[in-house]
Amino acid sequence: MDLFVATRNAHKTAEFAQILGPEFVVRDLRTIPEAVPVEETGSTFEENAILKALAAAAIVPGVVVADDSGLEVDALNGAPGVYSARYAGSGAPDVENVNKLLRDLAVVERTKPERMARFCCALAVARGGEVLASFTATSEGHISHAPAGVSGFGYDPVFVPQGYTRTFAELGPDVKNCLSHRAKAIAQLREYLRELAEPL
Ligand code: ITT
Repeated sequence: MDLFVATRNAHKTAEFAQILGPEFVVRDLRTIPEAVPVEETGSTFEENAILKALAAAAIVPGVVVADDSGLEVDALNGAPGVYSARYAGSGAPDVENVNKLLRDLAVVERTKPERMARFCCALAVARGGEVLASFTATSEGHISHAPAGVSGFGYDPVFVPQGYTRTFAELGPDVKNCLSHRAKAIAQLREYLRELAEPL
């Protein structure tokens, strides 16, 4: 089955491909350079996923899926949230976003020492001008005091999933892609795509 994922983030695409397995051929927006980036103006991950899915579905035939995701940190009142990709400024590299997160947690540490956090993933499915479905999932954990590990992307070097003592970046893709927010949302997506493909 072909699946078009409306993302320019190669790490997300690689995770989709690994999670979905060889049954799926995954393509993304990097194959359509003329596609205009979408302004992510939504206040929730789901709203932004829908914006991205509809924009891509307007130029790509068939079913498209968009992923909007990010990190919510309790001691920072849910930040960086929908601003996860641009926490240290528009276009900031992952390392700067991670460093800002650690600095901001250090500032509130005396009054808010707990470091609980969760990754959130919203997926939206669209075709033509229509939103067909959306799914959300989270992965609970905490933020480490220093980055560790080289695998993955974004905040993976500082996110320790519940039940583990090492970060997603140390645990590697085989562990992350079994228990992540994205893996849980894609499990719902896979079920939905199976039903969509079934003849009535
Ligand atoms: P697209 O909009 O093109 O899909 P993006 O990277 O800008 O790519 P988002 O707007 O959804 O995507 O922002 C997601 C950010 O949240 C991402 O850049 C990371 O900083 C963080 N993030 C999301 N999922 C993550 C994961 O599995 N591991 C680490 N960080 C993650």
